[in-house]
Amino acid sequence: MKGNIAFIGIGSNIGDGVANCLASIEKIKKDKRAEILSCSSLYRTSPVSKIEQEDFINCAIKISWNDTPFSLLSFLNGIEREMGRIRVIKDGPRTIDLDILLFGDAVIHTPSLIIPHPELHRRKFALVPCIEIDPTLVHPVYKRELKTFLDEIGENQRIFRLTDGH
Ligand code: PH2
Ligand code: MG
Ligand code: MG
Repeated sequence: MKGNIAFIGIGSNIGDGVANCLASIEKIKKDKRAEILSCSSLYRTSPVSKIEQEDFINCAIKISWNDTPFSLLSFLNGIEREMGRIRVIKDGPRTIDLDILLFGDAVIHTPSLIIPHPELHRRKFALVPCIEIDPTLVHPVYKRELKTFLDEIGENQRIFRLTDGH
């Protein structure tokens, strides 16, 4: 089966955010269904949340996934659990958050999974790492290049690039 191209958004703001993001990428690498095609830089980003909390470390990866989007979701949820994430508050602090941002051109609306990620086009911390990996990406719902959404996001979302992609 030919792999599907997926973009995964990674975030952490509890503990060592850089180490947590990198550890989650190592766990994804270990699965036979996943091939990592590219990793963005790591970014320090201001929290997009009503809750006061620490800055996040965010990045995105591009993978080829040899299975369905639903199996990718349960695989990523398993890694979140392994890494000690406890779901408490919506948009609150987390050890690791692994979100499917894009799955090829798929548009999926189910109670457990929405693709593209419904907040992707409103969040600099998700858009910027994806655009770094592929500046030509187009949003499958809005049919606009992802980079065109950046101009519509207010200056209060701060994002600072830490390291180069690897
Ligand atoms: N994740 C959220 C809510 N707010 N803010 C930043 N900067 N980075 C995140 O990863 C993030 C967030 C919900 O998943
Ligand atoms: Mg999230
Ligand atoms: Mg999530």
